[in-house]
Amino acid sequence: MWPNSTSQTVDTCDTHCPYCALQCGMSLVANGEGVTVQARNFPTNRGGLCQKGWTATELLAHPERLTTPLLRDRKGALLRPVTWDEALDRIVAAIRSAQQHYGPDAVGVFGGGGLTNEKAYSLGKFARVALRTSQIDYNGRFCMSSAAAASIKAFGIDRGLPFPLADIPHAETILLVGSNVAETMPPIMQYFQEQKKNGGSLIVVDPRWTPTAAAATMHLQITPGTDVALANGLLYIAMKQGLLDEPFIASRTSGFDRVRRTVSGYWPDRVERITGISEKQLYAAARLLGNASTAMILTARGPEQQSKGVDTVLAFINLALGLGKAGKPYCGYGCLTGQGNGQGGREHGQKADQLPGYRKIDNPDHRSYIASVWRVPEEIIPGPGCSAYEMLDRLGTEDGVRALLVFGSNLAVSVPRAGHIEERLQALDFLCVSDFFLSETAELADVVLPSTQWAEEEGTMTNLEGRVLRRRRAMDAPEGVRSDLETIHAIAERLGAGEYFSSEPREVFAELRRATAGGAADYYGITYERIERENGVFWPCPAEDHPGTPRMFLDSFAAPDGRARFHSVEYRSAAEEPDEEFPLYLTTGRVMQQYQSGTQTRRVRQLNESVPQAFVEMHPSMALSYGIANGDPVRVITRRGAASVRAQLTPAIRMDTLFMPFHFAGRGRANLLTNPALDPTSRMPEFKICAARIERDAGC
Ligand SMILES: Nc1nc2c(c(=O)[nH]1)N[C@H]1C(S)=C(S)[C@@H](COP(=O)(O)OP(=O)(O)OC[C@H]3O[C@@H](n4cnc5c(=O)[nH]c(N)nc54)[C@H](O)[C@@H]3O)O[C@H]1N2
Ligand SMILES: Nc1nc2c(c(=O)[nH]1)N[C@H]1C(S)=C(S)[C@@H](COP(=O)(O)OP(=O)(O)OC[C@H]3O[C@@H](n4cnc5c(=O)[nH]c(N)nc54)[C@H](O)[C@@H]3O)O[C@H]1N2
Ligand code: SF4
Ligand SMILES: [Mo]
Repeated sequence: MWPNSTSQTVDTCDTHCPYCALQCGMSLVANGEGVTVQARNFPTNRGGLCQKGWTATELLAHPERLTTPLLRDRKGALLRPVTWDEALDRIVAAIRSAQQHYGPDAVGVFGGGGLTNEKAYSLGKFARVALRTSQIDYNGRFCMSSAAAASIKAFGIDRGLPFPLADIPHAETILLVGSNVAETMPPIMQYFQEQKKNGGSLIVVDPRWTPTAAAATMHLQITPGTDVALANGLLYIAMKQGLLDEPFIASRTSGFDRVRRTVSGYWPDRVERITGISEKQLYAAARLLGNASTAMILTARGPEQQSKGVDTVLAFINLALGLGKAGKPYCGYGCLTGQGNGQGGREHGQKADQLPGYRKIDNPDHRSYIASVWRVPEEIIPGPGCSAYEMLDRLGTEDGVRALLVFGSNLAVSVPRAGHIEERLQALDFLCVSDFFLSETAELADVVLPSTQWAEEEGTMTNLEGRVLRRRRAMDAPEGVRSDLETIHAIAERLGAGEYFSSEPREVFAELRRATAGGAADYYGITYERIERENGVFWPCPAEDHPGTPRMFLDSFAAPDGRARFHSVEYRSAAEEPDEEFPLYLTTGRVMQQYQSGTQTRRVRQLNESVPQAFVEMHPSMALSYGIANGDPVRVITRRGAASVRAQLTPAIRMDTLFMPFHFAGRGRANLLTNPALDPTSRMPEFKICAARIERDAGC
């Protein structure tokens, strides 16, 4: 066998943090029964870890850890512990029943960007080969789908960052749009600090003066949802001030003429009116970007989680291209991915329209290639399914999914209009959730399966740089817990498709390599051994003697003609703008101490004590006009529902905007309020903007 996949606990095991896309290097050191964390000097974190990383091992032997499958005998009954056989039999009976009554698409699968590449690949294959359903999507749809779609349109390929983090300090100017990395990826700040030390400028665009904005040279405190106007306005100024890189535009891009015409309507005083950013700041920002010899434009969820997220990203790509700040060293547009395997999770087929290697499920050549790797007839691979929210919105209806299997997502907390989606989950004939804990979604399930955690399993993850990493097993899982690969294999076996699946990560990765060969996200040349030797390998890597691709587009872009494509995009308002009844903007996001839907971090004592409950950030002047004091119980209300939280007053937020973190369950859920208006291309919901009103909460 191979090292570190034996069943013994090893003394020290080099692996990565289980949480975000930075995938900080850490070592797990044996300590009696369990393991403790040591920071490791890996290129992404250079010895740094945030508080979540330091405390991650607390969840391994947590008293609430699930160690046995749970089953609900009938609606309304309590979940009770059962054997794996009983749980699997029930799952398979429910799948068969839904398929017989309503056809294969009545069974749905929901995956996650936290799953390893091996799990994500197996889940996509499981849906198509074992279930024959088109109905599979995953939480990455709520995360980076807008940036992914825009990058494919503009560059012909989607890789979060086209360069390694080590390049950041060498960019003279960086425009960081709607990203609060100081809280969402703290160790990455080393790179921005180094950039500043080198004399560089950092411009942060955010409706809030965040810890990231505090570290910047310039903060543009934008009105939520107006980023397209900002990007177009900066390009307008660059055009008027002679800052465009005309030779670059002529030789390496196409489509600029239409963009030139479009942005000519974005003169500075109009843009100031739309964005709330002063003309003076607009000019200063355009000059910092345009006069720099090297510059990067980076976006995260702020501009992307909008019903016009794709257009917004395209507008920033236009800006980078117009200034000639792409496809050159220390330049480029990049999206900061979010979840641990946010990048790999979107490459291997758990997306409704996708096959492994970033192939398209409706492309005949792609289908027949994947069918040959899977050893199945091409005709059995279903067509594209519907996107995450669209699938969830129809759960339990006549033509919707009736039996849903969830791996790695806590929908009841993280989905927009969560009150409605919770009802839809309850309307299902059958819900199965695989998790480490009884998440709010697992609480609604008919069968809950206990899954291994990161320190107990092998696999690979692809970080925000496109670097493929090893997740390594440091210890045994508790008795009764199984890896998702084992679970998928066991269900497939009972469905008569066991021969197509393996529960061994190395075998799955070997097949994944073949499946991705020749695709956009080509992993063929990547092996577990190379990853260890080389501190990770960057895709595309088409052969074992290929060095991998840390920097993309230096010679040409990935479109067939090698050119990057401009797209003319106009500003349009958010799906829901403030009005008399709901006069405020509500935006949502994250705090440092909590992760996502909170299933994990709300169970870590140190983290939860720091930020134990839901709150709404508001400006003191706004609070005064409502008679609200710091810490008061308030109700935040939108057209979708009401949430009860505490007021947190801060002058760091715009006067017209409220901010809520989405990590909390129950009545403090931000997603009781959010608007599920979808981007027409990426189907990304508008998590970042809706209209709200606020009231003092008399009942609290
Ligand atoms: N602590 C912690 N870290 C995490 C996570 C976590 O849950 N907790 N999750 C991980 C994941 S999956 C992700 S996707 C990343 C997300 O990482 P980020 O994108 O950095 O996080 P967010 O807080 O969602 O949003 C960033 C900022 O967008 C701003 N914003 C809101 N509306 C707008 C707008 O209209 N325009 C602009 N320009 N900005 C706006 C918000 O004020 C916020 O400060 O973090 C990863 N890291
Ligand atoms: N209002 C608002 N809502 C948002 C966002 C926002 O900014 N604002 N951001 C969106 C974004 S960017 C994201 S990524 C989503 C994330 O939201 P979710 O998809 O809910 O993400 P997590 O909370 O990480 O859920 C993962 C669940 O699976 C479990 N889990 C983790 N790893 C594994 C595994 O390997 N196997 C199994 N079986 N289980 C596992 C965890 O314990 C947890 O319960 O939320 C979205 N929702
Ligand atoms: S920044 Fe992300 S990967 Fe690094 S320790 Fe924190 S949560 Fe883990
Ligand atoms: Mo995310």
